[in-house]
Amino acid sequence: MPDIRKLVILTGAGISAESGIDTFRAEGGLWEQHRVEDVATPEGFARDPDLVLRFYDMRRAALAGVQPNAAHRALAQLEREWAKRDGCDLLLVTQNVDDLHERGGANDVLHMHGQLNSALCNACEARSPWTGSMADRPPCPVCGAYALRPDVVWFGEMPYDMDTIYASIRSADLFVSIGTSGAVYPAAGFVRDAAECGAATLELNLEQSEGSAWFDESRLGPAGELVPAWVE
Ligand code: BJW
Repeated sequence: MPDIRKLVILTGAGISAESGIDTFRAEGGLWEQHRVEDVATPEGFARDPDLVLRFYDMRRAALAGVQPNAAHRALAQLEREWAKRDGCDLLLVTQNVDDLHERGGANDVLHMHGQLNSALCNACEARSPWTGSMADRPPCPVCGAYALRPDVVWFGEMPYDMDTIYASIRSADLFVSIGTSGAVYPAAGFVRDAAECGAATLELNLEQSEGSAWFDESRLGPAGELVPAWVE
């Protein structure tokens, strides 16, 4: 990538699929097993907090048993190489709530949809590292209120770090999307924003996504093969 100085990489559930984490919209995926309105909206949480806390407890526990794959490791290697180049920036932004980028060696990852291993207090708004259960209703470690929820972004809520992400997209030379269906905004709109700001755009995905038409190039296949091949 000789002429590329500013790079933005967006990842989605597909990059973690080969690690054994279910994607959302595949046959048998998370949204076939659970109604999205029940487990991924503030209204669902208000209606039945126990159901939602158990859903995220289950996914948090499963996370401890999976490992990063070749795609996570390749992006971490790219991050290290990019850091050595003068005047070059790389923003790695993920929609994923898992920590596989970090465990694969990445140092600087924006989790725009939050993280499973974090708790958000509805009383004081503190975000605290969290690896245990929430369904047993522990208190917030900061204010003591019994008001914890998973620190993830549900439908209707504002994703994290949007100003930083849009600033990087505006100055990007290349925008790369990996393993996301392009079904959820605002992330689904990043490719269009990047293209309109003059960036080249590349998609690495198992199949055509909803946003494929916006990409200059789509390479189709498993992330564990496509990403290391692209990084090399
Ligand atoms: C592989 C692979 C392999 C598989 N290798 N690839 C109408 C129009 C526009 C917007 C809206 C609208 N109506 C409502 C909205 C807004 C709404 C929205 O987008 N709704 C859509 C349903 C239309 N969005 C929101 O509410 C967001 N907030 C918001 O918009 O705030 C206002 C705002 C305004 C302006 C600027 C900024 C903000 C919040 C969205 C929150 C999404 N939350 C979730 C749950 C997070 C917590 C959790 O994990 O439980 O985030 S939903 C879920 O979808 C999760 C994911 O991050 C997200 C995206 O899914 P992803 O990653 O793309 O997964 P899949 O399963 O869909 O796709 C996987 C892909 O991988 C597939 O293509 C496979 O082929 C591929 N694949 N194996 C490579 N081995």
